[in-house]
Amino acid sequence: MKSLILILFFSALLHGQLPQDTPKPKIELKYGSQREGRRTDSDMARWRGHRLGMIIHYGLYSQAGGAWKGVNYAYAAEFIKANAKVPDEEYDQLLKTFNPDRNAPKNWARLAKQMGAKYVVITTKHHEGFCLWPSKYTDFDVESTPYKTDFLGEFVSACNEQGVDVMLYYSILDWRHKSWRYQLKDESDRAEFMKYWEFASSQLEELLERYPSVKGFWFDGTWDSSVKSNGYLTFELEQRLRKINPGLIIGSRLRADETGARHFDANGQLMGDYEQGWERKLPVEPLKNDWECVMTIPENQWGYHAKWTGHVKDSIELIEMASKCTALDGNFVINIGPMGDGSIRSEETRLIQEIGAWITANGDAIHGCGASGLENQNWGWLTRREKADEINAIVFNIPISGRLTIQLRKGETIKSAAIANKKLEVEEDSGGRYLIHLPKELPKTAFVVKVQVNTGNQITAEAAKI
Ligand code: JFZ
Repeated sequence: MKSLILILFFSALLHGQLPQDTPKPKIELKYGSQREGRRTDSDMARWRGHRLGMIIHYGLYSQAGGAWKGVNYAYAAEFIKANAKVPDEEYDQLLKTFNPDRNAPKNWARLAKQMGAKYVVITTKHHEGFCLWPSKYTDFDVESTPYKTDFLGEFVSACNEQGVDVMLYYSILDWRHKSWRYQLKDESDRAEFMKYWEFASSQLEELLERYPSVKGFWFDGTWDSSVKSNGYLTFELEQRLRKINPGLIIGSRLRADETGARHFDANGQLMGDYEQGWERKLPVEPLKNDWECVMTIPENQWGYHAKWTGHVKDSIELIEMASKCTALDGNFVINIGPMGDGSIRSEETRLIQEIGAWITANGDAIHGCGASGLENQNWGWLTRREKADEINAIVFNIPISGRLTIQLRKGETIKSAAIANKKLEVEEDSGGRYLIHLPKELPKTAFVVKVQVNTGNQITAEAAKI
């Protein structure tokens, strides 16, 4: 009998029916998440509606193109200083030749707009430490180059003119600053690191003062123990910046709590405004938080690399990822790495044009849209504008049957379906299942079927998870 009880006890344990199942007690955190659920203000709604963005990696490394003294380094080109172990004095030579085309800022802003990007993230300072604006806190900046003037400011103005929002990438990790520390082994490390932290904080305030139109910061380089084990610093920095501009959008990559947990605090709650860990990968279903995916065109190059290796994504792959992100309630941001002289390599220009052409025709299924609330099917992705009774079926895989399946929820019916105003035959099956019959002649690329639905009282924006 005793052993039977024991067996029952252990099998219950295995199946998770015993005390473990009760929710873990909440850890009291001073520097953890500051909010339950998503932000509901208009600045965040604007960011969320963008859905498509562009990220630009540009710095001194762009001149090297992934090689140093004739040796090619396949690993990320923006890491050339570390990859080739270049001493500071030698790396400094790149200052003397940093002289991009004066039209580059305008050209880039125009290209972002052309691609259909609603926002651009630009590296103001990457790990190498070079600043793309004339900073009063360092000479390792654009002012010390033949270009002289404020490259970043010119780019921000050009984006403002194009109506494209700007977010500033800033690397906390700094290979150049003498007070940066990877870990704090003793009090003198701590004293130096605090000097660095004040330097970085002042630079960030400087950026906000100089460019008040920026919508937020895209932080990076926060994974070292010096930052992780001093989570309160990231908390205080975030507060300090929000004091200047309360609407700022700041992803989760900046933050650590007092237990060293990053992105999500020790209670599993997101710190910051959106999940910023979706780097070169996408989730499989809508998430409860806002999120953003940043994607490279080749395998893992952010800065300009003259020799791309591995699979290079084409426009339809990127368009499908953008559609998937929208269908899963996230934003999709495509990276470009301009060359040292500010020009954009032909592969990137072509992709931007192709994506832009598709977005011009189909962008209303992306911009301002989100998850449909319905189950996505194998043929592609479903998106919906807030409260709209119109669903966008973005088709990437045409079924051999010639029919698209759509599974509605109880009480909903399809009124009509069309490709570019050409009505399609809609067949009702049972249990809310509908079959949309595709015509024989179909566009040569991904296309959108607009599906009008009678939602009854079923779908509210909240139910549709938009
Ligand atoms: C970082 C940088 O090191 C890189 O140069 C680039 O700027 C990129 C956008 O960000 O690289 C990372 C950071 C985080 C992850 C992967 C690469 N991550 O969380 O998987």
